Amino acid sequence: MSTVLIALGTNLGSRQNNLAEARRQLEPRVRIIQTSTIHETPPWGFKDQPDFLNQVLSGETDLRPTELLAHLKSIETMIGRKPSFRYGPRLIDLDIIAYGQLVLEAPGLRIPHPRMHKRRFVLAPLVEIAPDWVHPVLGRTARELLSKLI
Ligand code: PH2
Ligand code: MG
Ligand code: MG
Repeated sequence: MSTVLIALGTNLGSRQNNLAEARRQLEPRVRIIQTSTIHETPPWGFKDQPDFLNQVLSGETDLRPTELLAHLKSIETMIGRKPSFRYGPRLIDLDIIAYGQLVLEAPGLRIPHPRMHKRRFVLAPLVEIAPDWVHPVLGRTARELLSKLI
């Protein structure tokens, strides 16, 4: 079993329902341990789109990283996500933030998520559930990473 951190984001359709449906479909392959509150956040990267709802959860899984990624992608598709442009609007986005203390640099999958430490919409909910989690590359806790954001 590995402990994983997963970020959820949505800014189209029934956003609360999209998050609830994603959490429901994560189980039982990912056993959800803790969920942050839901944060309404301004769009990052591409501004001209609706606000997001963001949430971070921790869970336990016996899926390997690439299997977990496939599981997340299939949930995105089942909820109805259609291809969009980079940083564009989406019904649901499920990202692996961390997988234990693993560091993985593979084509199509980088763990920890390469931009998580720059994103308030990830760090603020993460700090609610795992303030003392240590980034395996940066050697900083989630709380420290959030406090360093400008
Ligand atoms: N996701 C993006 C791009 N911009 N902005 C917010 N606030 N929340 C997101 O989840 C988000 C975003 C692409 O992954
Ligand atoms: Mg994302
Ligand atoms: Mg994604």
